[in-house]
Amino acid sequence: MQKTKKFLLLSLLGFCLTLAGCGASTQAKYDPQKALGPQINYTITGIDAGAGVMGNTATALEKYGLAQNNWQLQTSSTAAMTSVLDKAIKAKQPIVITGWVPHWMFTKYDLKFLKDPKKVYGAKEGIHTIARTGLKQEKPGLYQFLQNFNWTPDQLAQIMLQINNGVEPTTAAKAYLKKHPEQVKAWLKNVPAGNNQTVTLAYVAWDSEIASANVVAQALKTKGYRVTLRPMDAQPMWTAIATGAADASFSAWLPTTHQAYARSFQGRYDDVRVNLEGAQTGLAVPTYMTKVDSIEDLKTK
Ligand code: PBE
Repeated sequence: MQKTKKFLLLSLLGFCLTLAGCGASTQAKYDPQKALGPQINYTITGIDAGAGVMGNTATALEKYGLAQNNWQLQTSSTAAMTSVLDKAIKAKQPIVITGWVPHWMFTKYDLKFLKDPKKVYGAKEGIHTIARTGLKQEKPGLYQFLQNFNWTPDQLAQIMLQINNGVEPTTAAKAYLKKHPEQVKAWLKNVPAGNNQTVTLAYVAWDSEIASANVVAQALKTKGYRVTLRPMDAQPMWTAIATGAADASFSAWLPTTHQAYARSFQGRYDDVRVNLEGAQTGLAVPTYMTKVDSIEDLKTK
């Protein structure tokens, strides 16, 4: 916890130095009469560099002719971005962020995705379970679980919101299992006892993935599997699956968000199934930014 807080403070400091206006109310309120670019220094507030939404935003800046017009993408972390977003919303200031669902930011704040007529962020996105090749033969019991596991954005949100409110991920996951015995039964259908078999799961510390990794770990533990959870960045997560360093991950956003990773590791991972349907990524703004509805609006308005 100490470490996380320190990291958050450092990230915020980075923001303050870059944007020169942290805390102080130097930034004006959103003005619908004026062009947006100069109001936010032509800057989109982003997250960790390895996230797919960051790569796709770089592509969007090119495809919509924004990079050529001074627009840039600020790298930071989810924690720093949501903190800056919180401040902006409280002061009704303009802000453009890299947004996605499922995430509590869309529950906590009135946000809207900007329309993406060029479909840079894809159309139909899901969170996939991926496994190392050979897992099916080597650990068929675990593989059966991977084939069974799926849930909905609403169900995931139950855990994610608790964790965001300060509940320990393992505690939140255990409470979820207790509340949904029928679902857990379906996840464990035809899954044999683990007899202490070791399972290594790689995940990226995005809120939705912290929730899924923990709920899966707890469910497998009830069947006698010995689960190790390994948090890592997106690129190492894909690498861990491709090299067999980890058995599986529930953190793959496909077909668009992690397209670059999926391409570079093609043939070296097993795309087991979609574990959550209805995901989406893109650029997002608070709903009080009435004159901005599409990415195309960034250029002109
Ligand atoms: N995210 C959350 C990730 C996937 C999960 C949208 C930040 C990404 O962009 O890679």
